[in-house]
This record gives sequence, structure tokens and C-alpha cells, in this order.
Amino acid sequence: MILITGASSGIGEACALLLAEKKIPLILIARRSDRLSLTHKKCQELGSKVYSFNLDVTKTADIISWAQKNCDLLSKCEVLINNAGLAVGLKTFDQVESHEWDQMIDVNIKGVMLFSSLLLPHFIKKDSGHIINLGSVAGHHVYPRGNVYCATKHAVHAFSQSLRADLLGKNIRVSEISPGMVETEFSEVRLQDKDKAKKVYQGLKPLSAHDVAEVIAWCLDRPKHVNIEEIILYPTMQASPTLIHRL
Ligand code: NJP
Repeated sequence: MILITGASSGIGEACALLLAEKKIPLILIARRSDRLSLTHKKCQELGSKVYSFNLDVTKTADIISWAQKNCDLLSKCEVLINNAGLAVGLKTFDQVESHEWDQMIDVNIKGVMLFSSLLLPHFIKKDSGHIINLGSVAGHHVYPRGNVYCATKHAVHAFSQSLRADLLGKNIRVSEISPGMVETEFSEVRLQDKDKAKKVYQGLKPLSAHDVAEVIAWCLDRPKHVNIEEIILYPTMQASPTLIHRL
């Protein structure tokens, strides 16, 4: 069984669909109930047993009490895909409001830590498990107006490395997947403007959510003694967050 956070769109949804094709049971989490039920239905149609929950990963107390109520279900989980994440705005730091950095920190860092902390006791008990964290090229490079988002993804990178060190000696794998530009709802959420979001991907072929999901599925499919530390993947026409070739 695989738990995916942020399964209502983009990379999370693409992972759910790809894993459902393999008939793997899934636990799907996101806030938007209409979108999550759509993913749920599509995965069921592909033949997977699906449990979905409308949860906000920033609501720590709610998540902890949900995890306690669903302890049996979580104990069956072998993989956690910490995918829920977002960027809020593209402003110089002096213009960023505190609620904006709170949201990025709460989802991108604290959400990843929270779900890791809830699944790890089960993984440790079984001496088996795999955590996949969605990092970013923004976890390696910074770019103008990326300030808080870049900081959160640098934190995901450090956390993934540190977790791997803490778990040394246990059969628990930790992998980080760090994409460049992926055409999802990411830019729409970030810019709050559909037209501006479209322009982000103009003149080049970005990665698709499915491209990233395939890389994640490949990491999961490696034999249990093989732990992929990190995969950084770019569209061919992108060489760094700021080096982009557009036609
Ligand atoms: O974006 P999008 P992606 N509680 O917006 C969920 C990283 N990444 O697939 O709650 C629970 O289509 C949200 O669900 P909902 C990025 O940082 C991307 O591209 O219903 N869930 C939705 O399902 C992120 O970590 C790019 O709104 C919450 C999902 O997160 C990951 O890839 C590049 C939530 C976001 O789906 C997936 O993002 C890169 C909450 N509080 C890294 N807040 C890229 N697209 O270019 C959000 O380097 N979600």
C-alpha cells in the first residue's frame, strides 16, 4: 500500500494513476474533495483498492488524530510519497507576506516531516519501507524571487539526507525526486493567474507529471537493497532554474 499526499492534481495524481495501473492499493490525501474523488474514481477504475481522505497537511492536530484513528490502515503502508507542496507568489522577499511564507513552510517542510513521523514507526516495526520526498531543482539552486520556496526545498533536501543517515542499519529507503519545470497546476497556484501560468511553459516542452511519476515508479521498483538517493530531472530545454531555451 502506498500513501500519496497531494494526490488531487499534478505529480501526485500522476503517481496515483501509474501505481493504480499496477493494482497497488493506495491512500490518497488532498484538500479539494471534488478533485480527490476524481482521482479516487480513476484509480478504482484501473483496478486499485483506494482509500482517500480530505486532509490539509498543515493541520497538524487533525492529521495526528486521523493517523491514530487509521492506525491499522497506515500499518499496511509500505511507501510514503511526500508530494504535497506549493509555491505562493513570485515576489522579492520584502514583498512576501508572513502568511505566504507560513503556508510554504507548513506544507513543504512541516507537512513532509509530519507524514514521515507518522509512517516511520510502522516502517521501523516492519523493518521495511520507502519514503519518497518531492524536492526540486530549487533545493539546489536559488533564483530571483524564489526566496522562501527555494529555502523550503533546500530544507527538504537536507531533511532527506539526514533521514537517510538516521535510518542507516534499517531496511528503510529514503529517496528525493527533484524536478525542473513540470507543467501541472503549480504555476497557476503560484501566480493565481491562468494566462501568466501558461506563459511559464511557453516555447519549450516542459516535463509532464507523468514523466516524474515514471521516475518515482522506477525508484520504487528497484530491488530492496538499492536506494536511489536523488534524481534531478529537467526538460531538455532547461539547464537550471534560470537557464531555459525557448523557441
Ligand atoms: O503541483 P500541483 P505539482 N494539504 O499544484 C496538494 C514539486 N515541484 O504536482 O489540497 C494537502 O498540481 C494539492 O492538493 P489540494 C512541488 O513543490 C513541482 O507540480 O487539493 N495537500 C495538490 O494535489 C510539490 O512538492 C514542480 O490543493 C496539499 C498538490 O499538493 C510537488 O512537486 C517543480 C496542500 C500540488 O499539485 C507536486 O506539485 C519542482 C495542503 N495544505 C517541484 N497544499 C513543477 N510543477 O514545476 C497543496 O521542482 N496540496
